[in-house]
Amino acid sequence: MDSQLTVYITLVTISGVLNLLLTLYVYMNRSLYGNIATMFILGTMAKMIYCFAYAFSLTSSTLEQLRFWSVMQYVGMPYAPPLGLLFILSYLGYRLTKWRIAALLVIPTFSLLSNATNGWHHLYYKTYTINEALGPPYNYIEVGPLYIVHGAFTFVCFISSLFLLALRMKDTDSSNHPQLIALILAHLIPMGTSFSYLIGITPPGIDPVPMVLGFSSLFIWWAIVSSRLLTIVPIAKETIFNSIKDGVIVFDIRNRMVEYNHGCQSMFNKLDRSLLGQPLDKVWPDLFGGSAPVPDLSVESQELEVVSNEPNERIYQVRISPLKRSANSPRDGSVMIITDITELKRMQLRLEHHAYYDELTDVFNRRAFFDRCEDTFASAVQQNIPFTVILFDIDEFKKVNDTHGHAAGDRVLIHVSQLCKANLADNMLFARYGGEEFVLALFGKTAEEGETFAEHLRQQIEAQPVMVDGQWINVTSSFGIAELTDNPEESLMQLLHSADEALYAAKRGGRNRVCIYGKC
Ligand code: GH3
Ligand code: MG
Ligand code: MG
Repeated sequence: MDSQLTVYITLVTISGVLNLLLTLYVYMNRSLYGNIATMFILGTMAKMIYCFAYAFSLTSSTLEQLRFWSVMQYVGMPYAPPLGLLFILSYLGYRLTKWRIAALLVIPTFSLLSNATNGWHHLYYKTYTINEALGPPYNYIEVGPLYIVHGAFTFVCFISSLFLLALRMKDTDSSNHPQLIALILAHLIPMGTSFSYLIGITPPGIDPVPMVLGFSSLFIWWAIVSSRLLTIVPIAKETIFNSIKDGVIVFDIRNRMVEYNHGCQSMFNKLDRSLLGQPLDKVWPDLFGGSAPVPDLSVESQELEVVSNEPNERIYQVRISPLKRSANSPRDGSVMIITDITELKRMQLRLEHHAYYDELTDVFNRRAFFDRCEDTFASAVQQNIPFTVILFDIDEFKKVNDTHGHAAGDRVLIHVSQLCKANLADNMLFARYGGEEFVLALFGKTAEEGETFAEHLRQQIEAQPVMVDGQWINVTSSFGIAELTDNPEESLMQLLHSADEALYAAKRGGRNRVCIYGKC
């Protein structure tokens, strides 16, 4: 064996060992690398097989041995470029579907089979013999049409990988460039070398590619160790994607669901991986039930509140944004961010309720009365429509508290509020004004009509005592009424003041009666 051949074999073996170490390294740390590790491991394994089989082929002394090791090389070699492309695709965040993977592996498998059966058809190599001038293990080949298919496919894979990396380089921060440059070099080196081999500028009878695959692996290794190539970007993306508590769903340009995160899975138990690839209008009812209208994803950005009744009523905030590679490029898909706002909404409702309703009687409080009454009062003034207020106060309520206890007093307050609520008509506003005093605003009613209503209420309160702890408590109340006058300056407060004076007159007059302001 001449010394040049020994050097070749040593270099190719080193290349094979480097790929073996790299395969083992990534395999042992695969949990760190997420789903991109698989393609990477398969790619380096393919290169490793290629290198070792080539090293063995360089020890061949017969044509049969050369042929055998050539076929062995093909168990790895044709697969390395498409697996490299699949690795780049997953590294850059593209989804690898079963079909994409299978499509890329068809031609390599065809190359392997046609090389193995070349003796029958000679379509892969027109000639494959021992190089007469150099002797074994150097070969002499004349390529056939199927070899050209294999070569072209290999270059398409290389060029596609380089193209994708270059595109990404344009869009990423310069701190990520060393990773991408390392990957570009790792592809350029074998591509350049095989090109030189094909145009015949490398030493005859020798395939130089396995030797340089070691360098290419070294670049990737350096990138992994120095810039944590495999880990940092995709893992960070995956971690962020899955750590978001909100549901995140990604749709492609044709509005088919392509990915969703763990947050989404825990929000909707009907969601499962079999729905991936389904269009939005099929997925939407599984998430939110049939009644919520399906949004249009092509609209720029939108925010919706969606009420779902399945299985229990829940309220979601759904934010939809277009996905674009850069601000000016067209939409590539959409992302939907779903937040369960049921608790927030309930809390908001509770707070609103606390702010506007009296805790004991659950009727409007004083603030709600003024908030709601100001507008009706103003429109009554403006449109010259009758407007009457009634203030009423439970008589000798202190005695109820003193005789039966504070809790019994509370029961009386609740009873009186409910009686009044039951008699309310449209255009009447009723609120607890404070203590044992209540207020009514009657839109479109005169003082006389108010008097009729108040008299009816007074009689009901008097006629319906309250049963507390087995004892009947008799309750009466006094009413003061005031109607809006022609005076354009009169305020709601002044009107209430007049009603209060009327109420005071009713108390002075002996209680359990109704008084109209200025008429008692
Ligand atoms: P009058 O006929 O003149 O209205 O006599 P009164 O005893 O009803 O009037 P007064 O204003 O002297 O007493 C009102 C009482 O109402 C005093 C207060 O302790 C009681 N009160 C106020 N708010 C509540 C409440 O939420 N629950 C109970 N149980 N009592 C209350
Ligand atoms: Mg009172
Ligand atoms: Mg009072």
